[in-house]
Amino acid sequence: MANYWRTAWCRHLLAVSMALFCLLHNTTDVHARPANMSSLKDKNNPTSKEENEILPPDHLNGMKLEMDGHINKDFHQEVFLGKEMEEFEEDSEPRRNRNKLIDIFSKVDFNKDKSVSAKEMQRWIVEKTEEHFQEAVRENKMSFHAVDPDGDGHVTWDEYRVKFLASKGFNKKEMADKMKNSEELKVDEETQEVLESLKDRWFQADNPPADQLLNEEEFLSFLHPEHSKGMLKYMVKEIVRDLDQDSDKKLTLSEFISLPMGTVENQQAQDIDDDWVRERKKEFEEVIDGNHDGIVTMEELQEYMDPMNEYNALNEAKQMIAVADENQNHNLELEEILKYSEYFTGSKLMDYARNVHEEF
Ligand SMILES: [Ca+2]
Ligand SMILES: [Ca+2]
Ligand SMILES: [Ca+2]
Ligand SMILES: [Ca+2]
Repeated sequence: MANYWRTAWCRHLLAVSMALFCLLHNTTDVHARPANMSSLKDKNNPTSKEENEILPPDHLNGMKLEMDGHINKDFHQEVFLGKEMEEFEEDSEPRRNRNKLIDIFSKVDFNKDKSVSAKEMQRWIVEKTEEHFQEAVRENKMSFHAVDPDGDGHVTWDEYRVKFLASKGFNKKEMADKMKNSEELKVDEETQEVLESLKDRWFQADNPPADQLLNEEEFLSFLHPEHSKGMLKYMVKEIVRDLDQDSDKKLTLSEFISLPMGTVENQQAQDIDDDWVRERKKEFEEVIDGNHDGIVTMEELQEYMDPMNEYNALNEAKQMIAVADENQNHNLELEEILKYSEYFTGSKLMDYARNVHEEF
């Protein structure tokens, strides 16, 4: 979460050191992957179950950018696998992965001509994005239940605030009493910053009439801004605010690539990844900047972020096909998708041959 409140000078410093690094180093360390906040959090700092349920997630499946403005590295896998994503992660048996991928291919190939066109892939992406939406609605039911135990269908900001502070280890009753008496809460600076950001978001999610109470639907857009146009706009605003160094509410390429790679703890992880900068530049120039004038406006960023935009889905479909289209026919055949299994599913099939070999 601390990443939200990077200061401008820190970004500037990083931009400068990034440029210096690029000048000094021609080789790229392929292991120095940009640190994705959410994945770091999962590995190094597992949050409590309760906190996970009630806090807006850093990472949203099927969204092009993370909440902190980083490119979602797994986007194409998320829109290709839909809710089956985790199965591929957990399933380490290449033979089963292969069969599953063959099964997916036959479903994407809607007209059964043994070839996946951009239109077919687009249709599939829209369907899988919808799956992530339904998943979020399902999860939100549980989260809402956790913040609304009396089940009256409404949660006040104070009720939520108490739950959040309790999940951070503060005494629940003490906090509730202080709120009741309008006393100062006296929490640490970081918690205070998170609270303020949550509060802004809470009021954004509160549809008119503004009563500071969220119902289940409003709570869904509080946790998942992709479910409401208004919240999507708010998320875009937040991202631009964090990146926009000259405060003109627009992003230049240099503003877009000056984002630090993530919250990192050791020096090694801070190593600058050339690939990361290149990819970010490419995304900015070719996709986000819709009219290619070198400036990304809020509208352009919102268009790009909208997971239900069919034009984006077609673009994504074409990109995915281009990656694996070895025979250059602008379609994907089964062999191509199997060969590029790691790109589509995150798991390699190359090991399949070796494993079979080892068995005998
Ligand atoms: Ca087809
Ligand atoms: Ca700017
Ligand atoms: Ca533009
Ligand atoms: Ca092909």
